[in-house]
Amino acid sequence: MSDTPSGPTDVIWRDGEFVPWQDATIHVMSHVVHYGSCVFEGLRCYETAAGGAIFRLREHMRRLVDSARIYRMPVAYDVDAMMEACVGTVAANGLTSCYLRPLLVRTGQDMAIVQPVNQIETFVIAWRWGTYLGKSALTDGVDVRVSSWRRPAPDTFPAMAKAGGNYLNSQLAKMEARADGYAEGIMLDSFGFVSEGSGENLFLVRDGVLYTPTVHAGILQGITRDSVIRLAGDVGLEVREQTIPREMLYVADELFFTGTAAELTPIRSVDRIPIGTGRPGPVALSLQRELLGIATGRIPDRHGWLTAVPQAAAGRARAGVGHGSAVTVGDGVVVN
Ligand code: PPE
Repeated sequence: MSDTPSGPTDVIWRDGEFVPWQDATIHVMSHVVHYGSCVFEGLRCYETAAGGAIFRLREHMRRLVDSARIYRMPVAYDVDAMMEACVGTVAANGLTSCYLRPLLVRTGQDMAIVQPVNQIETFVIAWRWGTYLGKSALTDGVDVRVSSWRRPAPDTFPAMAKAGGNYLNSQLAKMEARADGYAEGIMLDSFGFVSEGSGENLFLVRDGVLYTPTVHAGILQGITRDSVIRLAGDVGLEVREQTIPREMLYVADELFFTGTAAELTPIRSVDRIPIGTGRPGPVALSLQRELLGIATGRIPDRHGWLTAVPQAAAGRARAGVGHGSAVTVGDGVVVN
């Protein structure tokens, strides 16, 4: 995959049908445009020797449905239906490796009032996307700062929900970091303890132990975070989910981000203080190798994290789209 998103793909799944990319539009009076009322997911499909495979599809779709529940959004498609829609979208676009963005938006138009009407539209979009935090981020690591913006307090915006509005907070941290020449910002929680990046969870290594902030530190409960915790367990690496004071960042032997977009990105400095040797460390690199090895099928999928995208279905669906007809998801698409 290229380093930057590659532009439009052929079709977008919209409430059970594929529509051409440019036709997946909503009205400017939609509730979501005014109030950020959407929930979404981000997941990746990796190219394996046997074709495309979506990483931890069921867990991502479960989190999507959970996010909708938190925001009182009725869901028209359950976890299995959304899984099928994702597989279908990859196949219909003839992709083997891509980023997937399932999205539930409030499109009701009730003349700009906060109380939403329950009109939800569901989309699944796929596009080609390489590394997130720069070309050499995975191998060389990134330079980050502690953000002057904090994650929301526990009783303000629910951090467990992956909702569009939460990302106004993320944007502030990200823009500040980029304006100051950093790849990313690490936010503290409302109590001043370490939380996460604008779109990534955070881990640190000290004396051979892996530390990561607890779920009550205003973090999104990342699926890559969960994967890394499990992979650490597989090799007997101790993991402590605990409260982390800011200064622990500076004295870490290693520091790294995890996330679907960021995958496993080593951090080489925080606030211009080098972390450890100032180069990606052995724990980060070996967990990265394992994570990406499983995702790309080079290492056996011992945890059952991959959902294959059938190649034959890709060809059929693509042919259908080429003839201008909408392709209904489920036609020849197998979800494991
Ligand atoms: N925290 C936040 C705030 C977050 O947005 C993400 C994902 C994570 C942690 C890691 O979660 P997971 O992907 O389940 O391991 N961020 C998504 C969107 C990034 C973006 O810039 O957009 C992603 O990585 O797809």
